[in-house]
Amino acid sequence: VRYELYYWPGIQGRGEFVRLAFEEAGADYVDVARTEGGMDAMMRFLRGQEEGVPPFAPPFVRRDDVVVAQTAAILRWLAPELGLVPQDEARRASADQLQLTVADLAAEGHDVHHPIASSLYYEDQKTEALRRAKAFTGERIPKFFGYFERVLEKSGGEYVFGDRVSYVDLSLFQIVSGLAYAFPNATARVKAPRLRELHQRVKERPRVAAYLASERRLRESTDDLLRHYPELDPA
Ligand SMILES: N[C@@H](CCC(=O)N[C@@H](CS)C(=O)NCC(=O)O)C(=O)O
Repeated sequence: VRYELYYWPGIQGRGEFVRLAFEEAGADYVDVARTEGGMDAMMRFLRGQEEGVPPFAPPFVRRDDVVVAQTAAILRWLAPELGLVPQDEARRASADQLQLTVADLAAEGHDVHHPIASSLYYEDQKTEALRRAKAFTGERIPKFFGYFERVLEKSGGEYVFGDRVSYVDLSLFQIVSGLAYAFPNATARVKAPRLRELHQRVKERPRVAAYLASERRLRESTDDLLRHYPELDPA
């Protein structure tokens, strides 16, 4: 196995951005924490019991003796060898910029259901979550989607960087899917035709489609990074 992905088993979460890159590239990878003894292996890295700089949190990836955490840093590192980013420095830097913007949106989406602390139950921060959801769905989703729409408009091609798919396109697919699950009403209200077309185009790519239909693709749930609570997404 060439790549080891370490991520919480049972959820898509931030690990999914990395899984999608591996799947689209047809890479040889193992989702370690979903294998027997894999959680212990992951915890050893998090406790600093393995060589190198310990990750603060999953996801992280090991290839040979290199271990890298932080979703955007993982993708920046691996995308050239996976063939998922253009060659030139300018577009590689732009890909990183866009991936970090997706990460900001994912973090804000998470903070809707846990606005006070991840260590508290949702039920114990529901009042704040309701306020946060209103701002997130009314202001932030439209602002981020509007931004990605402009990026796609300027691209002029089928994908962010023209006619070849990149990891940014896969991540946009994932964030749109996650938000459409968590906030179906709010997401449907946002006009973003190019982003929706991109979502569909990525979904239909043969390797992505095969992955989505497989048992490797975990179902969305209220344990995930983005969660559907109907009260946070009124019609
Ligand atoms: N900025 C990091 C965030 C990593 C992160 O927050 N991971 C979550 C799971 S999705 C976690 O386990 N966090 C533990 C913590 O923050 O204490 C990334 O984009 O990878």
